[in-house]
Amino acid sequence: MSSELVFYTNPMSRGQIVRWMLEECNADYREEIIEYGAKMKSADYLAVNPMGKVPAIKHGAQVITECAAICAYLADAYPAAQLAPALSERAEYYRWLHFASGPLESAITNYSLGFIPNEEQQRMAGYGNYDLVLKVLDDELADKEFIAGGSFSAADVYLGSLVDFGILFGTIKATANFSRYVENFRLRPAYGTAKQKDLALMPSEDA
Ligand SMILES: N[C@@H](CCC(=O)N[C@@H](CS)C(=O)NCC(=O)O)C(=O)O
Repeated sequence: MSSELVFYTNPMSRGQIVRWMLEECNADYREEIIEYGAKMKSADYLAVNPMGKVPAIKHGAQVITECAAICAYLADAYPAAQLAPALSERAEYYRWLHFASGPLESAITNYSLGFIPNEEQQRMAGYGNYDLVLKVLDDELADKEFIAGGSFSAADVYLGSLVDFGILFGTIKATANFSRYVENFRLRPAYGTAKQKDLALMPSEDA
């Protein structure tokens, strides 16, 4: 694809997920760092993402927000990277990508905020409860190196990032399955490049 790709991010954000995906795709992109606060809520940036949140990308005339959607979009936009299974084999890919961006994200966020739904609320909450979501995912990964289709995909970039952040911030217990799942990804060159680029953009502690 020849259209310009603009990546709106902040190094201390979920933008790290998209940066990893961009590096996996070997994409040529221009980044715009969006500071938290006024810049992120400015009219210019709200025209890109009316949520006033990062990350977002603009590819030619197309704007995509939401990390999981961006990962899926990039996998299709850069087919040479082979980060999406063949169309006929996408069941697991869609299933777990959306499981991660829906139930898993909600479960981790509510857990971090200290909100524990009661039994009645669990029937309404798409994720049920935190323990259930984590158990289902842990069981699924018991005999899998990758979440879908037997090879590394955009679903692993997104899900792997949530598990990686979760272990790092203590919102996901580092079970044997979760640890093994992310340890392999941390060795990927694109993961390393992406983390280095974001680290270099972070304010130094003595600044
Ligand atoms: N559902 C969005 C979440 C985006 C999000 O919440 N980003 C945070 C940073 S990790 C943000 O921009 N917060 C700033 C704000 O809301 O003012 C996604 O997956 O991309």
